[in-house]
Amino acid sequence: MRVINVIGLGYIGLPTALMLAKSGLKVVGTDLNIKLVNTLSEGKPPFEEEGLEQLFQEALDNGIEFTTEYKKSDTYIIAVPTPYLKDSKKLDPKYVISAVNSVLDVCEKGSSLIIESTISPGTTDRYIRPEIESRGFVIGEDIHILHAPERIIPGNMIYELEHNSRTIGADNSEIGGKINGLYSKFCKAEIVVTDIRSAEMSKVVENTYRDINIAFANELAKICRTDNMDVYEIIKIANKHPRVNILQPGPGVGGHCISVDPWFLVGDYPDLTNLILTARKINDSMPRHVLGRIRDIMREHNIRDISKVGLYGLAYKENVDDTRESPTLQLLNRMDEHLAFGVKVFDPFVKERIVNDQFLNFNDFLDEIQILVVMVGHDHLKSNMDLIKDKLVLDTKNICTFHGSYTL
Ligand code: SAJ
Repeated sequence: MRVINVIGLGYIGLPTALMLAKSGLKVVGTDLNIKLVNTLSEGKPPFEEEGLEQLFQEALDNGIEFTTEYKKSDTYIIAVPTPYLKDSKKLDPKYVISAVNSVLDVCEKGSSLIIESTISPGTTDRYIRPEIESRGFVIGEDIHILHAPERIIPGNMIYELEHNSRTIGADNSEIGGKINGLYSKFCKAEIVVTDIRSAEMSKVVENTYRDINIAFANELAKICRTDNMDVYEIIKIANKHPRVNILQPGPGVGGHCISVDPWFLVGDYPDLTNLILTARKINDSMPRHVLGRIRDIMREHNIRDISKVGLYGLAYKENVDDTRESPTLQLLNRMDEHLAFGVKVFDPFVKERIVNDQFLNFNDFLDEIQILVVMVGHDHLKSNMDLIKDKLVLDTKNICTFHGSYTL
């Protein structure tokens, strides 16, 4: 391996490229976004993540480079986005296909092309192999194709890159073993080598499993609300059973993984995914449930002006700045549909204005509102509980330590 070319320098591609560089390999990171490439070349991480700055410096010291061009190489890792098509819910492989084609333009004979992007089961056979073959390449001779999905969680990515077990899907154990050797440079946990379809499927299954389990907690929250039972108390007690582990209800499921991947299965197996589809619907209904709870509180306190309501948190979960598919954005969309404009928003991690009526200063935000809706349980709020005591608080994350807040 002369150089590893990592394509797509987002939440997954960048930390992976940095890890490989840190472990002493020559790495070139490629992204179409020139602005991003310039930022990275100046040594600036584009998002906040525990340990990222130090890792970035170590990778720079080891000579990592960033460019908009694909490099002539024998090893490529593709980590571009894989969105789903709005109507059919099937995976849209357009970015992966485009990256694969750009790799084929420059790669050496016998190269390994590793797809890290999450892809639905069968994507490699349905789209990627035919694309490669249509260009006259013989898979297994001119080029090897692999799928190596990641499992890292925003907020703890660097640790998990090193410590989480991972999967490599390959056409044979020889090439699988070779790429196992590459990932073993930084991954200290078990690496399972399997076939490509099993690797595709297991990744999607993992996130679907979590979506279903969160949906169960959310459904319990709704049941408990109807009859005024304390869902948190009930979950706490039930979890004392040695074989029960119920997750926590919340204002919805965001992020670019758990709220997206189950749709791939629904899109491909519409007749077989009743449970998965129902779970998706339950989780997607939570912002509406929160809106209902806001209305309850407004009614109870005779507050008519929606602009007296403030949503705390724009990120999709605690202590990250990632707002993709966030429950707060889902809730704001829903409010717009109901012509309920003017609700205030604040998130200490989101430092640029991305929605209307967003505050960049916590105290200014608090000054404007009567009802505070905790959408995300950032540590920032946990350490500022005294500042919100005089508000009516709807705590969708169960983090409030004082008495009298409203829950889901
Ligand atoms: N959530 C709840 N209740 C819970 C747990 C989470 O409502 O009990 C919500 C969160 O608030 C958030 C969403 O679910 O909105 C997802 O957050 P998360 O922290 O559970 O997961 P992600 O999306 O950040 O990362 C997931 C992880 N997958 C699994 O845990 C199975 C991660 O390991 C994957 O690498 C990542 O998806 C991915 O890239 O696929």
